[in-house]
Amino acid sequence: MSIFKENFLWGGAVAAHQLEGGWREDGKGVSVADVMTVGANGVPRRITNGVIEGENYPNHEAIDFYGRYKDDVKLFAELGLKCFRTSIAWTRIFPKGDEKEPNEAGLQFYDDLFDECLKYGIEPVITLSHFEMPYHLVTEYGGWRNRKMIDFFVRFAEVCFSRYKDKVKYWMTFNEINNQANYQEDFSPFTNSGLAFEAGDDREKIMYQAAHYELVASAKAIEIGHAINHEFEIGCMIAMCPIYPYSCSPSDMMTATVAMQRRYWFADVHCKGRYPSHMQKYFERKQFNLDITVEDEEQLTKGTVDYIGFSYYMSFTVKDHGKGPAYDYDEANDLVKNPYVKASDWGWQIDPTGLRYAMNWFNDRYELPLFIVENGFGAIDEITEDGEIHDEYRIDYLREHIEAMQEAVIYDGIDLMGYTPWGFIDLVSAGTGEMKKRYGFIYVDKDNEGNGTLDRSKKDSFHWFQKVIETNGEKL
Ligand code: BGP
Repeated sequence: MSIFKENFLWGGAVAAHQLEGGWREDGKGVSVADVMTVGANGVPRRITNGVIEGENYPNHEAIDFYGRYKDDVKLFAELGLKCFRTSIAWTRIFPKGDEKEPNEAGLQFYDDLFDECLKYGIEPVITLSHFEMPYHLVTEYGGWRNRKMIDFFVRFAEVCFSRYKDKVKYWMTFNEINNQANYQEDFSPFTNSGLAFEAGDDREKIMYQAAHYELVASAKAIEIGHAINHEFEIGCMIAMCPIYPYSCSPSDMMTATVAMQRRYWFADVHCKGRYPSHMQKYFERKQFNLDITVEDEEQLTKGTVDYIGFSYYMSFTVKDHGKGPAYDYDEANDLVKNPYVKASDWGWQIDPTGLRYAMNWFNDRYELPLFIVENGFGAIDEITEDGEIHDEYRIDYLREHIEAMQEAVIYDGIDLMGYTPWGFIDLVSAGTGEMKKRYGFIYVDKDNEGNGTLDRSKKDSFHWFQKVIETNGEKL
């Protein structure tokens, strides 16, 4: 008998804006991802004011999945995927975001895509908002700092739930909703919540307000989704990087505890339908006076999630920097290198045991099924003399993480629904906009400058993962 369930959801994960391209096809509107330039060699991506000629916007073409999805899905079927996690580009359905009626051509594209998947027995797993909200909602309303976003998002969600109710069972509302806890960075909160910060903004307060509206919108969408089809399984999506204390000093331990609270309270609201006491105290202490109404609080209790979807790439480590009894988490200063683990070329700490720790952390608190919807190794792949890509470093990374998942099932009794490695077909990196940061089992011929044939080919990891799925994780 295998360790994973019989119907374990082996799959692969992507996001619409990172692979589709076709950014103006069939009435699609401009999304926040469409106004982001490429970054590289430590230069961050920039967000331009509208689309400017001459700039390199990698998401405009991406890997042209929009034009090639039939051939690609065929390849996914050959890989043996049981499920395919992607997102619905909000701007294909509501090009500007505030229209009353959806764009039929956009809806039809996803009908066709889901039919194509189902034809091969591949179950679509859908994220509603994955870093790609309509840019018009940002320029016109200020993104999620505005309560009006709740209605716009809920309308979008309702249209998708109704249209695809017989084709899609597994949903997630917001990708990595807690990433906006990095409000110091311009880039990350922008993609999550459409917040374009201006000088003088109290970024932290605006971030908490935006997150609150997103959480209310998520709860409302979940309530509506369950009414449309009670068999829907609707989850949250948390970016999980467990935070360890640097030492066994009690103050490092408290720093790590508070850091975990500040990054993961989002999961409390999604799973329990209420804010944890430490966040209520924090809002009071900071005198944020957020717009949180009694109706909002009721709504949160009515739209809790069915499962916890999460991404896991790495762990973090923190050290106390003498902040006194509040131990307020300050990512810029508190994070330190963990001497016990190695890191990728992009400095991401590689820590398979951290995955098992994270699974236990979620399980202890919420006792909900877990779905690992992203995990993977971003690396520069070299085509060797034989014309192949021998990516044993990627295979090693994934093998060790699957072993950690097995331990979590065997020893900790975790209810694990599935595993969808990130970017299993090479695509545009969200963080840097690069093509050369690759996660795929399927190679796509395209470079950072946008040159290449876009041809697809199989890396060694393709054949390896095919076996893993075939044997339900027995042969690693
Ligand atoms: C997650 C995002 C993905 C994805 C992945 C890898 O944060 O949900 O969209 O891109 O990380 O990150 P990157 O592309 O920056 O390597």
